[in-house]
Amino acid sequence: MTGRDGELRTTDELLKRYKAGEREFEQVRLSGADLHNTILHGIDLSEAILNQANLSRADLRGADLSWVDLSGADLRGADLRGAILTRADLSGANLSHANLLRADLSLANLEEANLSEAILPDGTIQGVITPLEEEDADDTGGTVLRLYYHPVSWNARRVWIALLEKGISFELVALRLDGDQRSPQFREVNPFGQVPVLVDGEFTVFESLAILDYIEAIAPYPPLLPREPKALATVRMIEMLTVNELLPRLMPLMRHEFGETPLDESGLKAVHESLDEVLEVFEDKLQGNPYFGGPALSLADIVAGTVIPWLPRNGHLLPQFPQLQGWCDLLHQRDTWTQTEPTESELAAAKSHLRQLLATT
Ligand SMILES: N[C@@H](CCC(=O)N[C@@H](CS)C(=O)NCC(=O)O)C(=O)O
Repeated sequence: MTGRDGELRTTDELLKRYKAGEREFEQVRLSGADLHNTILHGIDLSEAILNQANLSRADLRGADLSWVDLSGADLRGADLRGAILTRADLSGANLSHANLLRADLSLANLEEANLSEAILPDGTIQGVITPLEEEDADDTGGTVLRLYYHPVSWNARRVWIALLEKGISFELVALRLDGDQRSPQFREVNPFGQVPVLVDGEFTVFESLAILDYIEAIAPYPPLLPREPKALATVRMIEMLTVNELLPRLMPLMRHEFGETPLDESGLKAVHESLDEVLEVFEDKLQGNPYFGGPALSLADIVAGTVIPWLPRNGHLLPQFPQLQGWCDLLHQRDTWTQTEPTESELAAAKSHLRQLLATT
């Protein structure tokens, strides 16, 4: 813990300690500090003095900024999604283009603050330069999310894991996928008759990757998308490679396993070789990091991590990919993976529907 006696006084020191993993900096005094474009997500700056500070374009997702003096601060374009700004003094602060989605602004002082084109806690965009009305301040758009899923669907499991990692409340609605997905009632939810679907109040989103982006936007902490450009691109690349390269190459093996379209020895060899081509790239992209985006779990791990650990069950072993093997072991240590792993009885129950679905995809 730092700052009770106010000993931390330079931004360089703050940034150095933050980089080293420290997060608690309550009561620091950094009036007029230049923290423009810095990454400080999840930081605890409660009761800090940051008046007139430059925090424009800073990443403050999920930060604790309660009781902070941010009067006259420059917060233009700052990412404040999910930040706690309870009783913060934002009088005269410039918050134009800031993202305050799901931020807690209760009892914050917004007198003469500039909120033009800021994204407000409820997702609306402030068009004109006026302070927030007090009754808006509590509205964090909180409805219980509903996830339509099937326990054996890896597309749905991606979303399920992300929701658990975020620690937000949601309810699960299971489909059997025995034809119920094509019922008129479910087609009202998703006209394509597929899971996953996420319903947030009036808003419905399907396509698992789009759902993951939505979850990241409404619940930014802990972040599942890195901000550093190369890490972000790697995460997106792994997501897309899983969907566009790995899964299509795995399908013939699954059809073979289910006895739908059996392969002869040379057919099997070709499938295994084509899977290895993709896995070699994945192995390379880990680059000695525990996760694809670096030190922390990201959407890449969630998307690839609901497929790759299953390959040995489909007869595709991973010994020539030690990094991927280590990464699989790491994922299996997470509660979110063990909690969402389909059980043998769920797999057995789904077998006949899966065979049918595989025949038609
Ligand atoms: N591209 C979609 C694919 C969804 C999908 O294929 N879902 C499967 C379960 S993994 C499904 O609901 N299949 C039922 C059907 O197609 O009738 C996504 O990423 O969400």
